[in-house]
Amino acid sequence: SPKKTILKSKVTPLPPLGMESKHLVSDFKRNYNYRLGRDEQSQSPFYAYEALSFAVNDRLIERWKKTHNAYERADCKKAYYLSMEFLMGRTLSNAMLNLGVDDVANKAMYKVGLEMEELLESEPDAGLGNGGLGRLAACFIDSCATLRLPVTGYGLRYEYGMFSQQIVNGEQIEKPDHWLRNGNIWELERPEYTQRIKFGGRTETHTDEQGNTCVCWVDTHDILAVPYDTPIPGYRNGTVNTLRLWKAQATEEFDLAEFNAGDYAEAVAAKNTAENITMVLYPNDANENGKALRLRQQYLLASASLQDVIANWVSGHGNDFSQFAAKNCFQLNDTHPSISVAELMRLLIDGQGLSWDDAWKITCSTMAYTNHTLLPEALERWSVNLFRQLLPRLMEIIFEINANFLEEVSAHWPGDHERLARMSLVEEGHEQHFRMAYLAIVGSYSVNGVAALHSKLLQQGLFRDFYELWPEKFNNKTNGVTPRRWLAGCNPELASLITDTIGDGWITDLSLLKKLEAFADDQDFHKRWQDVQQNAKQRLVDYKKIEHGIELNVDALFDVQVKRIHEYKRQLLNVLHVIHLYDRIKRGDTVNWTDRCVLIGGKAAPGYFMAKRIIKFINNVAHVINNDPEVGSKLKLIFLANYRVSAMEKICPGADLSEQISTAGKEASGTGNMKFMMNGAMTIGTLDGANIEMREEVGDDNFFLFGLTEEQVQAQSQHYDPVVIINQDDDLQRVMNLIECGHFNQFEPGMFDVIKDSLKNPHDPWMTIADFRSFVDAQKRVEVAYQDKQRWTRMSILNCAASGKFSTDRTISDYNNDIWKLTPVNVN
Ligand code: B1N
Repeated sequence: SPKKTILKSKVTPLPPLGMESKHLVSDFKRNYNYRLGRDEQSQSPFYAYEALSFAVNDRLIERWKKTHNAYERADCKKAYYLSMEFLMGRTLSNAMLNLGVDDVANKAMYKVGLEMEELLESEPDAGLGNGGLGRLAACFIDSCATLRLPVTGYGLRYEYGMFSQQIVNGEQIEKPDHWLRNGNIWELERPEYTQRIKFGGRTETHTDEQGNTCVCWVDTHDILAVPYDTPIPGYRNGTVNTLRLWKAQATEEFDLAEFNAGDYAEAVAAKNTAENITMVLYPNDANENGKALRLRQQYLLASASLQDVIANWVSGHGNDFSQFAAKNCFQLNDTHPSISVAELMRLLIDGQGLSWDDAWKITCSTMAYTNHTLLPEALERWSVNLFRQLLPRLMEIIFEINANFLEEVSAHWPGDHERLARMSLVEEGHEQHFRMAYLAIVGSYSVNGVAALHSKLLQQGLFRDFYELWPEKFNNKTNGVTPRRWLAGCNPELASLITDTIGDGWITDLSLLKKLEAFADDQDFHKRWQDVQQNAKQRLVDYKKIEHGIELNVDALFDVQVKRIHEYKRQLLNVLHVIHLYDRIKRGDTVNWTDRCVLIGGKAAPGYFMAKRIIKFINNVAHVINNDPEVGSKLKLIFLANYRVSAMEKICPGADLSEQISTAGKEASGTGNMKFMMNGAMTIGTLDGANIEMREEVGDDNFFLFGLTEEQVQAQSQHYDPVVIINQDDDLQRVMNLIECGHFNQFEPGMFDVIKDSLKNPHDPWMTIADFRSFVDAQKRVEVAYQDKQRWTRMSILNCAASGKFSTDRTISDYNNDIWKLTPVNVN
């Protein structure tokens, strides 16, 4: 037989890092000319992007294999981050930064006469997520690699990511995001790790000779899950972890059986149905969703990922699962992958022959669940009937988990039937539903919220009964963002000022930003800080000019709110303030005026009527204000179309003021708030989510607080009367009059009735009107501070200096110390 070693020995290793400048140019050229087969005639920034990416990817792959081998050798415990979303954004510039070849590559591209900026801009965003939850997963895996932790991300390889948003006549139009159209150089297909996923069919119970019963799930319609791996580099530490995304594929039998039956067209259609499972990301952020296709997606993720881990385990340990829980743990990113609890039971019992009790012990010592929202409309409940059709074996297992669990509840609270009904995994009613959050809690050893307030509210409210039963399971893990992408990468000028001042240790230990406090009153430092901020604003102005043809005034206060459009996030409160400023200008009330440019951006879920109407409202108000010569540069309102990760990288360095104005108690954490703070923006915000902890870190003097507290929201919602509040506030009355008299919809009668009605509704859960006065007052304090350049600069420095806690390196260390307990592995 041929010598297998030849393959290995023929490969010349790449030169070590730091010596690659020359090679990078030659690798780039080789890729351009041979791998891509291009020449001067076919020049385009995209091909240059691809050629450079191949060169960078080769360097990643080398370290990727080393990392894999180091993990094998260490035989270490591993964690798996299961998530339906990984909102990665662009890869190339982050990979170069983390590898430490960014400077070298810049020089290399300069040498061959290419504009790096243009080349980077030609990379499409990997938009496989909706918003905060998906971007958090992306920041987490960056931090895991940087902290040398053996963590694999598992998700789905959607053919279509988050839709691209166009604004036509003020309204959102969704365009499909076929992000893979021009290929994806970063992914590596791994057909050898394909998994088989069952759907449909029925279960049969058999008894063997020993009298043991076993269940078979038969007559299923199987599909295949094929993994695609993307390398995830740590920051200059030689570690490269894996993001493994599954793609659905029809089985071969599928082809044979159906095609031979004669109905070719039907057969192709059926094949398509199978492959549709991973076709598109559901574009709903914290909104209800009961579609069968979504459940198929969730099960495909859970089953393929767990089978993958088990297959790997069996290849090393045979059918001995005694150490499985000591060596593996699964972090569930919300309830979306919570079917994993039942699927792990199935795989261990039906697949590996374990007893129920042994399988249950393993399951509840390997699963950990993170909750990301308290909003009732986002809590997942699946119809039991849908389960019966699609996943009959999993339905049985959940019923059995529930029976055992309810026994435990009865033993703990004998005779408390109400509690039993409240806590049951099965919600009774016209139709039965599984409560997926409860399944996740019962099957996990850890349950966490994503900011201190959020975790407290989970324990006192939504999950109170469970907290009373198992207080030790509950904990908080305040979110963060990765300082690589969100400071070093997106704001290189600020990053180098910081590094010049305090050294570069902050990139992997963000708490070191504290050292900037010593420069908060240093005049030279102020000057440099102001220059950097001004340049960032100018870049944002230029970018907007190119993308939207809008000319902004750099000296105006840049007041920014970018996030998904949702009623609880209260973009409407922001617009009410803008209309109030407009009204003041029209009344001539402009002494000591601060020019302001309000930027609002975000996508609405396509089926969320109110969110879409809010977008229309913002655009109409913008049209009136921006075209009024009397207003001029005093006030501008801009809707930023198609907000996404790569847009935020340009927006957050250039913001002066960050709007974090959700109704207290509704935003679980927020993470955009942290990106702005890290880049030196001031926050105007409510006591909600992680805002509370940001304010704690930076101090009350450096944070513009307003609005009701969560307790006050609770208390006042009983007797909330927005109409009375409006009648008592002249400014607010004028604002409402402008809306009601059709000032912003002169040719579209009735267009904003629903908005006016929701604001005036005594049952408005977001209580926008209640916070108007307090918000306007806080905005006045912002203007006073902004006019004092010295004071503003000081506050900006202090905000950046206090943002250290909000690195995902800290978050992930907390997950690891309290939940995963992995040992870092040195690759070099
Ligand atoms: O998760 C983020 C938090 O910072 C935000 O406050 C929170 O709103 C966000 C269903 C969600 N919660 N729930 C979702 C996303 C998609 C979906 O289909 C719910 N997203 C959040 C990170 O912790």
